[in-house]
Amino acid sequence: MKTLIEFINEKQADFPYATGEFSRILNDIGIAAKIVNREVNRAGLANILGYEGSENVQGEAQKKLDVFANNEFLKALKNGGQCCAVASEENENLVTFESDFSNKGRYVVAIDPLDGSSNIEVNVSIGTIFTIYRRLSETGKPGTVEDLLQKGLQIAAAGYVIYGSSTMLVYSTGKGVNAFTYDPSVGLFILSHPELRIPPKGNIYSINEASYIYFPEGVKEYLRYCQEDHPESHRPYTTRYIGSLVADFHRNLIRGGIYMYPGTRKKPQGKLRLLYECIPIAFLAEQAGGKASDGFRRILEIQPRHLHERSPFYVGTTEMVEKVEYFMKYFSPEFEIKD
Ligand code: AHM
Ligand code: MG
Repeated sequence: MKTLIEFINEKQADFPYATGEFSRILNDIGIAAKIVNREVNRAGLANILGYEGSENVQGEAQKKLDVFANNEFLKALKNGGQCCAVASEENENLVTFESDFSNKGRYVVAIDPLDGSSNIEVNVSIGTIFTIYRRLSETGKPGTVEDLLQKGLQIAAAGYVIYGSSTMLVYSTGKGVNAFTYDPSVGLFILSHPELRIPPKGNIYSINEASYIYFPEGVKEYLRYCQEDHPESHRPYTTRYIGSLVADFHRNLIRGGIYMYPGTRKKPQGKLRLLYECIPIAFLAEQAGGKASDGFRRILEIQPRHLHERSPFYVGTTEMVEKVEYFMKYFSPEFEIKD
C-alpha cells in the first residue's frame, strides 16, 4: 500500500534539482481535498446546501459548497507559500496573496474548486480540477495573469478529485496518470490505479443530447455514426451523461469513451472553461494515451487569451476523438476557431 504523500515524495526524485516545493503544493491540494470531501459528504446533514446568494463570474448562481471549496483551496495554497497566484473559476480576477512569503512562490495554480456543482443537491458525483504551472514572472513579486495564460503544453502537474461513491485523486506530472482512492477510516489517499491508460477502443459517448438541434452538423453526423447498427465495431455505442465533467471523464478514462461539449452557432465557444476544465482534463487524457480537441485543434496547443475563456471540448479515447474531428472538418469547417 502506497499513500499519496509517499508517492509524491518518491516521485520528487524524478525531477532534477527538485526543491520539494512542487511536492508541497500537491500535498496541500490533497489536504484541502480531504476537507472539501468531508463537507461534501456531510452536505445533506450540515444544511449548507442552497444558493449562497451571489453569482460567479459567468453569472451562474453559486452554491454554498462552491464558496467553501474555493476558500479551502485558496487557504491551503496561500499558507503553503509555494504558490504566488491562483486563478479560480469562482473569482473574477487573479488571486494574489500580497505577502513576501507567497511572492517568493515559484508556481501558479488554476482551479475549478467544485465542478458540476448543480449536481450537489441530488447526490451526484462532483469534482475539483486543478492545474499547476511554473510562474513566468520574476519571483519576489505577486504572480501575474500572464503566468496563468500558458499553453497546456507547459503544465507542471494537473489533476482532479472526484467526490463520488469513493473519493479519488487522479493526477499527472507529465509521466503518466496515477489515481489514489481515499480511505476515510485512516484519512489517507492510497494508490489504487497506478499508471492509468485509457482503453484504445471505447463504446461510450457522453453529450447533452437535448441540445441536438443546435449542434454543428459534424457532431450530428458523429452521433449518427455512434448510433449505427454495426456489430463488428460495437455500434450502436452506449450513452452515459452525468452532467458532471469530472465524473463523465473519469468513467470514460477507465472504460473507454468520449465526452463532448460542442460549440453552437449562438455560443461558438461552448460552455466549458479552457483554463479550469479543458486544459487540465486534456493533459490527463493525453497522459493516459487519449486525445483532446476543440474539434479542430489540440487543446494543449491553444494559447489562452483570458482567464475565463471557453472552448468547445472533445476528449477521451483517441480513435473516437479523431472520428469527431474528421466529421467536423468535412461537415462544419465554419466552426473552426482560429488564433
Ligand atoms: P460548472 O463549472 O458550472 O459546474 O459547469 C460545468 C459542468 C460540467 O461539469 C458538465 O459536464 C457540464 O457543465 C454540464 O453542462 P450541461 O448541463 O449544459 O450539460
Ligand atoms: Mg466548472
